[in-house]
Amino acid sequence: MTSGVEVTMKIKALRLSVAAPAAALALASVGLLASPANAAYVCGAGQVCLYQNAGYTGSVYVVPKIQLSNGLWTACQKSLVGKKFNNGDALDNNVSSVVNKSGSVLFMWETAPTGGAMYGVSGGESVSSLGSFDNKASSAC
Ligand SMILES: [Ca+2]
Repeated sequence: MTSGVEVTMKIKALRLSVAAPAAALALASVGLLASPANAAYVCGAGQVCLYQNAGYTGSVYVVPKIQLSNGLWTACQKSLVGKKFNNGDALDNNVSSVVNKSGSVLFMWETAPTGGAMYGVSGGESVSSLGSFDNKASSAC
């Protein structure tokens, strides 16, 4: 027959084993958030965001919207040359991840405006690592 004390101890042990992973997750979250200055930009609804580093980290550049001849608006920067991330670092040949929250595909070209290798990111798609296109984009439209 199990005594009341033993049952209590077993329940406490069970609670600890359940609580431990949650505590580890909480600590991991704190580590990921870091300081506000280093916090990654969260790409807003409808925006197209180019990130300096893989995994949507580092500084960001939000592609401006231009109006097309048919009246529709689209995120487009035909040349990233001379443009900068929010932290002042050069944008050209430095994009490493992309979040496309617009409704249309984003085409990035190796040479502005439409030369060399091309990398497309569909509307609603995010690419955390651009692979062989890493640090190559010179236009995004
Ligand atoms: Ca980069």
